[in-house]
Amino acid sequence: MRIDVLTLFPKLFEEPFGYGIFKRAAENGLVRVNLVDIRDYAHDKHRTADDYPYGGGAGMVMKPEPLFEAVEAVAREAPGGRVILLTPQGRPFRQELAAELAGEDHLVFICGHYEGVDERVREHLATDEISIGDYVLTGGEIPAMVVMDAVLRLVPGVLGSDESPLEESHAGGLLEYPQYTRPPDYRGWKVPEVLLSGNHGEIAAWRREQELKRTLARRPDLLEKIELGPEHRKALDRLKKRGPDNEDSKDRE
Ligand code: J9Q
Repeated sequence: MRIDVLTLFPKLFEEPFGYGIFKRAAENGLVRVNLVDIRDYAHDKHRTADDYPYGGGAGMVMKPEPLFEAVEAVAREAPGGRVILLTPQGRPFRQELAAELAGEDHLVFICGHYEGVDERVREHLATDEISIGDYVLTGGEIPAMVVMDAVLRLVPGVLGSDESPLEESHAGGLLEYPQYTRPPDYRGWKVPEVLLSGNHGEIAAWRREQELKRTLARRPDLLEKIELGPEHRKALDRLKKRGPDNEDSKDRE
């Protein structure tokens, strides 16, 4: 997969993608991340990328010319990629969209800044608009990194065989069960007995119950979106009969 990132701050991407699985993926030729400085496509000696909004108002707007010309330069090297604008107005980013993008050969991310980008970029340049959530940020760089992280780890070969993407939170649509490692007693807080039992059937049942309990307490919306398997169905019925348990809902509204 090729990824082009159009940004005013290309250096921001060097550190996070220079380590671990991303570094290995690049070395193995599974992914190429090409950082494009939007200012390289500005038209003036000051490398201006923004301007005042027509109609007045606070803040600046990103000019269309550098963005169009940067995407066109990328497309001359590698045509046909999805052109993704990160914006709070975009399609909510979830695991299913990550999986969809992981099937593409080429993604181009446009990281907007200031108060926004000229509307013609949305209308005539972007093929996709993505939001990572409802909060105000300074720019699209961190959202682009979030999307890249979620997508790249789904590209075949990027994760090692013991880091299978299937087992993890959200892949199955439920929150993860609690994890423990040594020591078995830390400051008097004990690892649940069942995990030390070596009884794999009981451990699997405990984990199923824990992930359902957590999801019910913290993210009941997730339970409505998914089709539970027969084991999870039965475990959820049992849980609901037993009634609520507040342990998992602390610190939540
Ligand atoms: C560019 N807040 O926010 C949520 N998803 C994307 C964004 C965003 C932002 C500001 C600029 C993207």
